[in-house]
Formats: sequence, structure tokens, C-alpha cells
Amino acid sequence: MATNTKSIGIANLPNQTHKIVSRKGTTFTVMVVGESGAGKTTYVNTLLTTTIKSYRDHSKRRDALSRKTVSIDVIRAAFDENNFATQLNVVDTPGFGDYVNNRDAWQPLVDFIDGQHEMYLRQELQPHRDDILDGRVHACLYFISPSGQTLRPLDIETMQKLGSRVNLIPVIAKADTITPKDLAAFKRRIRDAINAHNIRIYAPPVESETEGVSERNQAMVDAMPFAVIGSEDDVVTPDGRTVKGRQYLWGVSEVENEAHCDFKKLRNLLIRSHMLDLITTTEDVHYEAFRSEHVSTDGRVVGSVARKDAKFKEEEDALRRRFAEQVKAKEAMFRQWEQKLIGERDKLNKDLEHEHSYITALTQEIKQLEDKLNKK
Ligand SMILES: Nc1nc2c(ncn2[C@@H]2O[C@H](COP(=O)(O)OP(=O)(O)O)[C@@H](O)[C@H]2O)c(=O)[nH]1
Ligand SMILES: [Mg+2]
Repeated sequence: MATNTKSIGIANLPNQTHKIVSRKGTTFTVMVVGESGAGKTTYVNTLLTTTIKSYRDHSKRRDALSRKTVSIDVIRAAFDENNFATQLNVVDTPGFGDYVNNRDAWQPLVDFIDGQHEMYLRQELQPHRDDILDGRVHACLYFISPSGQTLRPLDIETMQKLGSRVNLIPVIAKADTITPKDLAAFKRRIRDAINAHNIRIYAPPVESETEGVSERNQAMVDAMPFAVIGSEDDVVTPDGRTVKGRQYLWGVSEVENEAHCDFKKLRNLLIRSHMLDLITTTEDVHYEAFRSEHVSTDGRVVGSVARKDAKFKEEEDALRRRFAEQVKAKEAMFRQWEQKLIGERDKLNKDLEHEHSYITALTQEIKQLEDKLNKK
């Protein structure tokens, strides 16, 4: 099979796998996560517009206010390269970590990834398996802000949670805002932090029998974490080329220029060289781990949903118990009040009786005195 480096990875597969994948086309899902304003939505649009000729950016028509991603948004785009129909799904997520309390900020992301595995698993256990919808996330791009420092505790925690269930690919956003020297040092610190905190990231296989491919793969691995520039605008370079990029007084930061950033390397990894490896590792490693954890020996799905129900039930029971206790305590208090009031009422009545008889006695006394006076 002739190797065409411009074609997507699937065209480069051994015939057997090639047949399996191309029969019904393939679905490939990329998810972007990271803090709000990191450049995720811009990157998604840049990736789609530079990959799919006919792609129309739907977010451009929205105004600036509604532009902010507020919920998990799945963008679907079909593309066809060398007769391989690929359904590309991009999952855009709202920025996390915007709140004062960021505890468990990663939970909705983990729920989404697990949820897709579970949906696939449930379909797989049905007798009708012809039209399985596959929403499993094959690659999760983690956007790191170009702070120049290192990973923040929230990044570390989130990346640890994600890396154990999905192919995690760290990305440095807005590479045009950092000097090449600082960028190199930043990359090194991030790689060190990833190692120090045992964060599992996607390791693309490097070896290839095709000449030149191993070297290219190695260059790609060395570039990790990928530094990207995103732009929705076409700008003109000083030498007159129209490119996707960001215009500055000193010139243009070009998205697809390898001397400016790693955008092309990352796109190549995702769409061309390692798409199939991302799909198979998702299936064999991450989905398999989910599956073995969530299918019981008798073939029932256990785990996430059941576990969530159980947790919810526990909370509900605890709440109910607490409520009953509170009602009981209040009732006892009311009974005490009532007793006290009754006692007080009785006491007052007695006092009243006492006063009353005192008055009667006095009145009698007055009457007797009056009688005595009258007699005199
Ligand atoms: N300098 C620079 N700015 C960027 C880049 N990508 C996005 N931006 C800007 O950063 C802001 C937030 O981008 P957006 O894609 O909405 O971020 P999101 O919240 O992560 O989806 C916008 O003003 C973008 O124009 C980049 O590569 N370089
Ligand atoms: Mg966004």
C-alpha cells in the first residue's frame, strides 16, 4: 500500500483493519477542557475550519455575549478524505474552575466520559447491535494557560482524574503570548509536573516501518505538551500570504506555521497519524477498564448509574431520618411548652381563686363593719 502522508491515518493501515474501519466509516471524538477563556472554543473552530473545507463556523453568528460556552456542546462534522468517511465530533466544554470553591470541578467532565462509556456498554449488551451510537471520547485535550509558571493544583487534580479514563493530551494555549525561550522552559516544567504527580497522558507509539515516520513521530512526542495558537481570522503576512493567524504590530503569529506553534503537529496526530491508535487504545484500555468495573459476572451493568442511585438513596434516607428527628424534638419541645402553659394557667386560676376568696372575705368584713356602724 502506497503511503500518502497527506491522507488520514486510516488509509495507512494494514488491509484487515482498514476494511473493518472503513466499512461503515468511523467516528472520532475529541474533547477540549480547561479553564474559561483559555481558548478552547477558538481552537475547536480553528481545527474544524482548517480540516474541513466546507466547514461553517456556527459560533461566529452568535453575539459576543452568548459566545461564552455555558454547557457541554457537541459539534458534529463529517469529512471525507480519500474515501474514508469520518464523523468528527468535538466536545466543547464550559471552563471549569471559575468558582470560589472549585472542589470536584472535574466531576462533570468525568461524568461525561463515563456516561459515554456506559451508553456504549448498554447498547453493546442489547441484542440489536447494528446501529450502535459511539460517543466515546478518543482524545481529551487539556488546555493549560500560558502562565509561565507550572501546573496549578486544580490542573493536577483534574488531569489525574481524566488521565485514568481517557487519552489525555496536554496543550498549552495561546502560544503567541509567550516567548520561545519561556515556552521551552514552561514545557519542561509541565513535563516534570506530569511525571512528579503521576499524571497519565497519552503516549503515541513512535516506531514505524515506513521510512521517515518514526522520526516524525519522535519529533511529535518531543513537542509535547503541544503549544497551539487559535484564530478564527484570516490575516495577511508581511510577505503577502493569507493565513489563519493573529495580527500584531510586529507581524503575524501563524496557526499553521511549525516555527510559530505545534498546531500542525497536534492536528496531524489527531486526524492523521494517530487517529486509529487513539480509537483502539480507547477501546482496549479505557473502555475495557470501564467495562470490567461495571459489568457483573452475570452480565448486568453495575456501577455508575446504580452507584449514583445508591448514593442518592443514602442521602435521601439520611435526610428523612434527620427530618423525623427534628420533628420529634420539636414535638417534645411543644409538649413541654404546653405542660408549662397548663401549669401556669392552673397556677393563675388558683391565684385568682385565692384573690377572689380574699376579696369576698374583705367584702364580708366591710359589710359587717357597716352593719355595726348602722346599729350605733
Ligand atoms: N492571543 C491569543 N488569544 C487567543 C487565542 N485563542 C483564543 N484567544 C482569545 O481568548 C479569548 C477566549 O477564547 P475562547 O475560545 O472563547 O476561550 P474558551 O473559554 O476556552 O472557549 C478570546 O478573546 C479569543 O480571541 C490564541 O491562540 N492567542
Ligand atoms: Mg468556550
